[in-house]
Amino acid sequence: MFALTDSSDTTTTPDCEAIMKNLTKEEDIKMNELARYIQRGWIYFKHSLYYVSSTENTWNDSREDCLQRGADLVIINSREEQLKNRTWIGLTDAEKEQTWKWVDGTTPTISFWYIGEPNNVDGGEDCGEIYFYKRENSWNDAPCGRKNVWICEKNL
Ligand SMILES: [Ca+2]
Ligand SMILES: [Ca+2]
Repeated sequence: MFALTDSSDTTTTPDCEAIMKNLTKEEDIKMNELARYIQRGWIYFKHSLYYVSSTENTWNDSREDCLQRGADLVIINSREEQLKNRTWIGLTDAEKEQTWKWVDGTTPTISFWYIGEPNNVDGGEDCGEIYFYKRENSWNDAPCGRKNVWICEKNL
């Protein structure tokens, strides 16, 4: 970007101003987007936006809601993201029993299963929820048709 078209012309300067203008524009768009989400009740925390639903729904309908908001069900990468009791998170073993995957297709690198979980009660628990958020190990596998609140996460 600093290439000079004519090396003999010392007055030619790189078009830094234009580059800066572009960067500022991109930042502006990002800040505007952030502001819009926060206005709609999203919470900004460590480079992600979170939306906690005020209603309850099945895991699939919860995920659909998140997707429609330009996000997805929360993927938990740290203890700090454990937020509320009986909340859907973006974790499922519906594809293959006992192979838990986040909604982005990744396998959990860290997990916080509650003692004895996941236990797939009656062969019908394929969706992940936060069961007791006050405990560090708070996850439970629950029937996907259960109605829970849910958390959407949008990475920035
Ligand atoms: Ca299961
Ligand atoms: Ca269970």
